[in-house]
Parts: sequence; C-alpha cells; structure tokens
Amino acid sequence: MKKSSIVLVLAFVGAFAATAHAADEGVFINTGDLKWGDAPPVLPKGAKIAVLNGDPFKPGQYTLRLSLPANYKLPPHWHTLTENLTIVSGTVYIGMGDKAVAKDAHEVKTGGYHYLRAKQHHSASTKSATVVQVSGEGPFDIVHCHYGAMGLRYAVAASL
Ligand SMILES: [Cu+2]
Repeated sequence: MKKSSIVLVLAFVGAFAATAHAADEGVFINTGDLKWGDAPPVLPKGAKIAVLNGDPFKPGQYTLRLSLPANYKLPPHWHTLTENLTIVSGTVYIGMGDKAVAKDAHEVKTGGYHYLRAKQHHSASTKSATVVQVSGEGPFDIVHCHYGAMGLRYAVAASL
C-alpha cells in the first residue's frame, strides 16, 4: 500500500516538472494560464494544484497554488521548511498544534497572508471554495502528525 502511494507521488512530480517554467526571463502568468491537476495523494481528495514557478519538490524557490473545495480538511501536519501562504480567494482556517480544534483556528481571508516556521504543527480547513498560494524554498513536503492519517507520510520524493 505504501509503496504504490509513493509511485503515485513520483508520477505526479514528473508531470508538474514538465510544466514548471524556466525563469530565465522571469515568469509572467495570468490566472487563465494556470495548469491545474489533482494534488498528490498525501493531500485529502479534492484539492487541485498548479505550479507557477520552480519545482516545489526540488531545492530552490517555488510558488504553487492549491485550490481547495468547500469543507476541506487537511489534518495536522508539518513541513520541513518554512512556508509562506497567501490567500488568493476564499478563506482558510489554520489551527496550530497536533489537534485540529475548529474554534481555535486562525481565519485568514482573501488577500491575507500566513507565515509558518519550519516544522510547526498545524492543520487547515475551508468552509467555501478557497485558493491559496504557497511559496518558499523547496523541497516542499507534507508530513502528517498522525502517521497513517492519509496512508502516506511524505509528499516529496527527496524525503522517501
Ligand atoms: Cu501546512
């Protein structure tokens, strides 16, 4: 089970590496140019991902967007490196710690920003369809706090 999930992640990385832009002359993207695909299986079903710059799964700068449906719940997890989150549309609710407690979540609305230190435990959820932009230094990974919550602990090939 675990092995087959890992293969899926690697296939996903290859697909998006092909669409990642070489930034020699800069990157100029409008919303309509974004190429959306299913997010890797380490994320709960329903999320879409578009890579704007770089390869999020390799060392170096990256920018990606996640499109999350209404009532989406990303269980408690952490990232090896820092994360910058900008809310493009909708609202994301970010809870800190190992348990997702809805009443304690920070509400970050359209245009809002969230910075997360490396390895801070947190969770995220939505009430309506929401698009967030994530940027930072790759490789971007997701490590679930509760092993087995998603059937796969790591989202990035470099961590496997
Ligand atoms: Cu996160």
